Amino acid sequence: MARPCYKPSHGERASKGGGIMTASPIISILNGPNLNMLGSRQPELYGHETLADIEALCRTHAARLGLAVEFHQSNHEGDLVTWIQETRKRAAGIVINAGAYTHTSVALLDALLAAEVPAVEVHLSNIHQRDSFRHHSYVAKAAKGMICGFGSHGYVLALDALARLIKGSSQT
Ligand code: CA2
Repeated sequence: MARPCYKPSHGERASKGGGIMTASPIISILNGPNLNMLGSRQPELYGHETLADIEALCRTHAARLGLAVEFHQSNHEGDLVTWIQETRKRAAGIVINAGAYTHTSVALLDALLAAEVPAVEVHLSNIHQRDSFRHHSYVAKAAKGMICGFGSHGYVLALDALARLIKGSSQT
């Protein structure tokens, strides 16, 4: 018997028998240049936690929200662009701390505008209390919102915001 056509959405996949299995929606958490240095220098700006600590925090909190996490860091703009492009295929949302590329990268903005999933921008520091060149964000033009100044807790707040957005968009 012909089965009605059903395209699994984010967080769903077809089982062998053709039924739909519910998996946790994936959130892609992207970190830009120099964030691999966290915990080693400038704790007054960025705190004492390492990026591995932040990854663990995100994984624990995402699990509480019923989300799965892919966590990446690169010092190269093109890697971040590629990861954003890949989210279209398999992720339900993006958390992005683009580091210094926040203030320079039209390439990241274009990738985010094409991503078709909600993105939340995060910064550990309050960029508006810092140098004027940090006050402008290209990422902000494509993001649902920005969280800055709360240190690593900003990633937790971004996951909360995305969980709410995703839940809202799946309700008919
Ligand atoms: O506050 C943030 O999260 C930033 O995205 C961090 C970027 C900065 O360029 C942005 O304006 C705001 C810099 C990350 C550098 O991180 C380091 C950590 C330890 C030691 C050196 C750099």
